[in-house]
Amino acid sequence: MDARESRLRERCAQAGQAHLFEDFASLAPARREAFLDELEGIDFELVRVHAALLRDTSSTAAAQLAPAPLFPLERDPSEQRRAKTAIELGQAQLARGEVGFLVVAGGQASRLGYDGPKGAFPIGPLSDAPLFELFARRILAARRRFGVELPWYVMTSRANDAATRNFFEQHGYFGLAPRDVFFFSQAMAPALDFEGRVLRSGPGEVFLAPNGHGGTLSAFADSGALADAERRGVRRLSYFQVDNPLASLADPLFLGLHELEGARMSSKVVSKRDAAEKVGVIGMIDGRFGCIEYSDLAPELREVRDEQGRLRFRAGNIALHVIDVDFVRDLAGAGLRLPWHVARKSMSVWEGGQLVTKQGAKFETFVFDALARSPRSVVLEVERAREFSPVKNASGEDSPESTRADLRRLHARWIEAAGLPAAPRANDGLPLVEIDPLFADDEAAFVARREHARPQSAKGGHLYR
Ligand code: UD2
Repeated sequence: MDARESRLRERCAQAGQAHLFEDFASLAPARREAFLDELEGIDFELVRVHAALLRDTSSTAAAQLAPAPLFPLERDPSEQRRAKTAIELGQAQLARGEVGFLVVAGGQASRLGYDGPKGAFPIGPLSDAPLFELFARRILAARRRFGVELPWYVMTSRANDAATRNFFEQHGYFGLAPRDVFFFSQAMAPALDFEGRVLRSGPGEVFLAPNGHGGTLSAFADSGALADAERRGVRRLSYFQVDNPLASLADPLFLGLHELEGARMSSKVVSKRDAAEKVGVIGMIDGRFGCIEYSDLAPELREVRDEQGRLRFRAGNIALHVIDVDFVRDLAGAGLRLPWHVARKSMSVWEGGQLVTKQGAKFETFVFDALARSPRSVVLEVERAREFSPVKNASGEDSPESTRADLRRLHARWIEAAGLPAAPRANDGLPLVEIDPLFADDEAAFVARREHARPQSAKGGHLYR
C-alpha cells in the first residue's frame, strides 16, 4: 500500500466512510488511481455537515412570509417616469460595457431526458437553432446595438463541461469571439444514503452531483471569471438559466431600476399561472428578500388570495437576476455560506458489487438565497409571453413543444405589430414563424426594421433573418 492510499484510507475511516474502500482491491490499477484522485477532492467536513442535515429532524420555526414590493407591469404615472429614467441608465451601463451575461448550464437535464448539455438542445421552431445559439445571437444583437464587447460567462458542471466547450467550438462560438466566452465549472458534492454514507455510482467512482446553482457564485470567484469581469470593467451580471430561450438578456429597464434602487441583486417575476405552478415565489422572508421554493410553500399559503382575487404569493421566480460583480466578490470572500437544501431522489448506485436503484440524497445551494444579503432589491414584474417559457419536461407543460409554440406566438405578435402578412398556420392553429434575434431582438426592433423584413421559407413557414 502506498503512502497516498494509506492516508486516504485513514481519512475515510475517520470520517466514517471506510466502506468506500470495500472493493478497492478488485479495481484495475488505473481505476484505483482515479478513485484516489477523486477522494483527494472530497471535502469530508462538508460531507459531515450534509450527513447532519439528514439526521436533523427538528422543525425550524415557521418563517414569516410577506409579498415583496413589486415594480409592476401596469404602472402609474410616477412609475412610468421612474421606468423612463431607468431605461436611460440601463442603456448607458450597456454602452459603457459594464454588463456581462451569466448563464447557468450545469444541470443534468434529467427531466427533459436529453443526452447532452441542455444548451445543445435544438429549440428554434423553424431554424432548429440550439438554446446556446439563440442566446449567442441575442448577445451579438446587444453588442451590435450598444457598440461594445459584452462577455458571456457560461457555467457548466463536471458532467457536461467538455461537451459544452466542444459544442461551442464545433459551432465557431456562434459568431462570438472565443475570448469573450468564459467557461467555468461548478463544484460537485457527494450524494449520501440516509445514514450519511457516501454513495458510489460505479466501481471506484464516487457518486458526485452538481452542488446547485448557488455554486455559481463561488465557482465564478474561484475560476477567475470574477477577475476577468473586473479586468473588463464589468460591474453587473445579467444572470439567466439555460432552459429559457425567451430570457431577455440586455434589458435596460431591469439594469436601470437595479441601479436606481441601489440594489446588489434583483429579480424578475411573472404572475404565477395558477397556485400549482412549479416556480418559486419571490417574497419577504422574515423581513428579507428571498425566494420560497414551490415545494416549500405551504399549501394554504399557495392558495391565499388578495382583495382583488389574485394569488397573494404570485410573484413567480423566473430566475432572471441582476447581480453586482462586487456583491459576488463580497459573498465569496466571506465564504458564501448559503443554506444547503436536500433533494431526496431515487438514484442508481453501486452497492455490493452491482448497480441498484435506491433512495439517496443530493445537496444543493440556491442562488436566490443570496437575495437575503441584498438589503435593497428590485422585483420587476414582466409579461410571461415575452420573457418566460422554460424547457423542463420531455412533453406537456414546459416542454420543447410548448416553448416552440410560445416563440411562434410571440413572433407572430411582432409581425402583426409591424403590419406584415401573417405566416401560414400549422395544424396547431399557430403561425409557423420565427425571427432570428440578430435580425430583431424585440418587437420595437422588428417594427423598426419592417422595410428589410423578407421571410425565407423554412419548414413551410416564415423565417426572418
Ligand atoms: C427553478 C427554480 C424555480 C423557478 C424555475 C424557473 C430552483 C431550485 N428553482 O426550478 O424557483 O424559478 O427554475 O424556471 O432553482 N443548474 C445548474 N447547476 C445545478 C442545478 C441547476 O447550473 O447544480 C441550472 C440548470 O442547468 C438550469 C437551472 O439551474 O438552467 C434550473 O435548474 P432546475 O431546472 O433544476 O430548476 P427548477 O426547474 O426546479
